Amino acid sequence: MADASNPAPRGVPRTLALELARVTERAAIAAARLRGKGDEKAADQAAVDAMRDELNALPIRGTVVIGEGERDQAPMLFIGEQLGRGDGPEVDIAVDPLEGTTLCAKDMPGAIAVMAMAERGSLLAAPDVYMQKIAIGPGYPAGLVDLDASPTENIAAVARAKGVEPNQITALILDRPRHAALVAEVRAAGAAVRLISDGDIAGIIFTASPEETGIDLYLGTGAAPEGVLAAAAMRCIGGQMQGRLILDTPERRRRAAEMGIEDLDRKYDLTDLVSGDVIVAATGVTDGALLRGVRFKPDRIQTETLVYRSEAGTVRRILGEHRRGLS
Ligand code: VTB
Ligand code: MG
Ligand code: MG
Repeated sequence: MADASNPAPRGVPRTLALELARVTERAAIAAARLRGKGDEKAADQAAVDAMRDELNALPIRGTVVIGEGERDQAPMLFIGEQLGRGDGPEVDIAVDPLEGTTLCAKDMPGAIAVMAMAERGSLLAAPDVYMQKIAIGPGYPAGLVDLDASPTENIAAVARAKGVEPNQITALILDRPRHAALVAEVRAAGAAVRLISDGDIAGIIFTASPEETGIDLYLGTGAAPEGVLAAAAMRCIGGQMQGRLILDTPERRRRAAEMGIEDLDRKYDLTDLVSGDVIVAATGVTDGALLRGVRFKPDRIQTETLVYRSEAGTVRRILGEHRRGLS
């Protein structure tokens, strides 16, 4: 136990990186058993249960900061829930046990199990509202894009910095009616739009490797919890991101205030979203551009996992083979 002469270390011990991979592997396998069954809730619940069991076996004193909702609406992994054996470092936990429940239920590309573990107090405790987001990969001058600039200006800035014309730029946007004007403006600016039906954590991560993904920037509005998880990954990979909560009803403003948010219009930079040492793990559930999905073989289960760590800036891709406890 921590005491004055032997204070608990700050940060997240790097040995937990492999433990996080085990957590998301187990959640992904549980969800993948329900792939293509058309039952989003069942797949989500299976991932939640698996993730919670694994997290409770870890030597941490964890608090869920980004979770499945409030205690009354989410029986497990609710915001404020204490996790872990209670004998290790104090950490904050952000989870999306099944990011892309619809993708999983329809067996479409891009469902993942994802979580982040950070130094206590360093993750934005975002309410489950929408967040306006913008992201670009590493290697650009600081402040190149901005939520308060127009999409046209942001595209021109990215094109200029890359030394190309706007027609060489591709923006990734969630395919939603609310984005009709945004999509039209991006196209009018000369850029191409890649639309995704779900999964903007991976969408933001795609901006970090434009030569592989073809994506130069992410624009638009998705969920705030996913924004914090994406920011955690971007802290590790590099790149730039901004987010702003959309608090457009009295109820949402009340929720934000309850969670300690004072400036309701605040524009958060990457280091405001995730301010301290963080580890992120994500395992593919369905096949996708970021990760391969779970493969069930007669004698083993195969998984693919990414583990990101901010302190060292490491990204590891782990192929897992699971031979016991396959039932
Ligand atoms: C967003 C996005 C997620 O679901 O939450 C989206 O951030 C839901 O948006 O990545 P709508 O309410 O417009 O459907 C995901 O795509 C998957 O959780
Ligand atoms: Mg979820
Ligand atoms: Mg999600």
